[in-house]
Amino acid sequence: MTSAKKEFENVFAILTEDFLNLANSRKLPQNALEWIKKNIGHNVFGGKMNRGMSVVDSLQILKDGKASDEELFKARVLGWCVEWLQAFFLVADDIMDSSITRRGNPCWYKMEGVGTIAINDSFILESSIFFFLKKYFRKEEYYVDLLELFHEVTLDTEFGQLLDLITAPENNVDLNRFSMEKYKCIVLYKTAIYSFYLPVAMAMHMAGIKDELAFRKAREILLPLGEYFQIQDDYLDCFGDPIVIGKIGTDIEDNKCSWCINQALTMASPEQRKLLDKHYGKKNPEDVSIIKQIYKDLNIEGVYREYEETSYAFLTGLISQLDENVIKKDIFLEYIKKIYKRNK
Ligand code: GPP
Ligand code: MG
Ligand code: MG
Ligand code: MG
Repeated sequence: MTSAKKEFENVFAILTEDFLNLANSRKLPQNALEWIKKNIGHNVFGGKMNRGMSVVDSLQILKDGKASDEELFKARVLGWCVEWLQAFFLVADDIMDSSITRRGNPCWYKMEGVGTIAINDSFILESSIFFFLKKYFRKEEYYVDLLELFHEVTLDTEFGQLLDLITAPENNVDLNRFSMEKYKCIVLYKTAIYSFYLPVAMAMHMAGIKDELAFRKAREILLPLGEYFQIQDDYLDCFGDPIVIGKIGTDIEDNKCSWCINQALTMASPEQRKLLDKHYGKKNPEDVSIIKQIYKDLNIEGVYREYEETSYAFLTGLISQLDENVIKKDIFLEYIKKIYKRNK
């Protein structure tokens, strides 16, 4: 592990302690404190930390590598706020998607004695963010910008989750409902904004950037980058190694408007289309195997490899057109380097 990642990890312990002290100051009993500690440990820690580290990396680039120790600490706190937000989403998402594993462990709601308490645990994770922001940023002139950003981005992600869910109703499979256009709208809201725009926008606020154009330009690159990231997620859901990605895919069973099915729909013969209609969105492993066989016959993996190259070229092209005086290209190059050809 790089020392930057280690330094980032160290701040997790500080924030966990802060939050437990808050709960303790409210006189919560010992078993509640232990529950909260387990919730945080199981759900916030142990991810790839890409989103969180992006705040730190982006700030360093914006400050030409000269961020002070205090600024770096604050960027790490904000990075963990993104990780806490992600944990809030994932705990809830895994219930809604009937998922089984996450980060190589059972999903939180699947843990012994947790069940629907996980819903409230996800709320606690969300509320923690506002406690951290108040504790560490109350006196900063950009405090309100951070608050607004978290509230707006959370709402957008919830809109995205709504679109994702109503496009994939249980026991009502209708592949005519899907299209690449709908797909792009879902992933913009459910993934791209919180995973890509949020970390960079926070670093920009910390660096004192006020220029609206800079935020707009950052968005213009980060949102397509987020789309590319979710397409990778959808590909890995079906073709990734569960041991490596730490989760068992459920998109086919869940009737999801995934990139894979949308690709298959554009290429399927009338016979293949009939099979897709018949077997998609069913929990039965035999139905899933039939869908996977059609994906194989249509060479969805090959289509994905090609997509990945085209998308990489498109995104690096967009970045190269940026005006360095508005926003630094390195922020985005750093990002794309991290996710290009990822297998987890
Ligand atoms: C990723 O979708 C999107 C989210 C985790 C956002 C959830 C938003 C909420 C408001 C709960 P996904 O289901 O494809 O992710 P994964 O494959 O990791 O389960
Ligand atoms: Mg999910
Ligand atoms: Mg989901
Ligand atoms: Mg997924």
